[in-house]
Amino acid sequence: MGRLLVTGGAGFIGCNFVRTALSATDHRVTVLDKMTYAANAASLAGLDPRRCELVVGDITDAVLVEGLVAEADIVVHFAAESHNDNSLEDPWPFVHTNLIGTYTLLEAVRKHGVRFHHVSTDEVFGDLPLDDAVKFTETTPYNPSSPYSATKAGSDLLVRAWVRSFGVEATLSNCSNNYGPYQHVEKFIPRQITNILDGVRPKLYGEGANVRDWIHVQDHSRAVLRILEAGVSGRTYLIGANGEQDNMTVLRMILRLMGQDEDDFEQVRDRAGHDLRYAIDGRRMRDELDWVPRFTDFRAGLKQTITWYTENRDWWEPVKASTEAKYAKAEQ
Ligand code: NAD
Ligand code: TDX
Repeated sequence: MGRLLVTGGAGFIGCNFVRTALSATDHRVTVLDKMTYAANAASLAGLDPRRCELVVGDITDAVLVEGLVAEADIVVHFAAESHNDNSLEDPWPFVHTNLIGTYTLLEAVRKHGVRFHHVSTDEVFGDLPLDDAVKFTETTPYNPSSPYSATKAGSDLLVRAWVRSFGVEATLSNCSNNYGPYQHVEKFIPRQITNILDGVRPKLYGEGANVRDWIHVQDHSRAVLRILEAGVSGRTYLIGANGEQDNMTVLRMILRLMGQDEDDFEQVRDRAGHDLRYAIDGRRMRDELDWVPRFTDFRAGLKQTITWYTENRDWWEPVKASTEAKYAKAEQ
């Protein structure tokens, strides 16, 4: 049995990972989370307090981080500012948390000889053309577009440098777009589901031709666990589930699944610098780590996600109005 320190464990992917880790392993988990607007304590409700504790604190707090890292066997680093639209409004929290925070954790694992896993995104590679089947691989050059993806790219490079220069034992993963329960309503899929539940028309950026490669968050969580078990230090793993869909198709699927007219949405101003297409070549996870996704039917996963938001209004309703107010202000 090991002791996992999970940063950002009260956020979307972190809390799903904690739930998966507690049910699939004997590990004990300490969550370190600043409880920003993106976190929700209710996402960790009902977990066994003997196996999971929440420490509220900042990953840039070197003293706090060092104390927690010294007690851990493995650090799994999810904490980040994660929303592209926010990074266009105010990049500073992204630079601070994603870069300084990752640096602070790396210094602590270096000092205490603790294994590190860094959770990152396919957005570090920039975007791909719409009219070509090419996909990202582990050797695709970094070419990030937004302040968010630039800071994630920078954090990946810090991890690689700490492996090479200081012998830190670390793995990295770059995953595609996640969907599923506990995702903040600022993100595309939950924003549209909860808009429809509130009787508001969904909002599509531009023409909706941009393609995202969707993976269910539980598949991502299982993939990270698999890397902790069998990943090779210094190596990068791309995690994807062959889930490419353009935004218009996803939105129409949501509308139909929720019994609405598939044309009942609004086209709004496009995101600045909007990446066209992401697509993951996930062969390394399959060939080297024998991992395959379980959610292979996107429509079924989406249906289950719609049911979750319908049945868990208490979880998202308190932050819905402030999220939409933030969007309305940005559109002015
Ligand atoms: P999220 O925004 O839902 O959660 C982030 C969590 O980090 C929140 O609980 C927040 O309180 C915490 N946090 C932020 N700043 C912190 C700080 N300074 N100290 C401590 N905690 C802090 O994000 P998510 O969607 O769950 O993403 C988690 C990770 O996965 C991120 O590193 C992100 O880059 C990566 N990722 C996300 C996706 C996706 O589709 N959402 C895809 C690939 C990779
Ligand atoms: O209201 C919307 N309408 C819309 O058309 C929103 C919020 C988004 N979109 C579009 C923009 C994107 O093409 O939907 C797509 C998905 O948008 P987001 O949910 O904001 O995700 P994205 O920008 O693709 O980034 C996500 O995946 C990679 C996560 O937020 C990142 O943390 C992760 O690294």
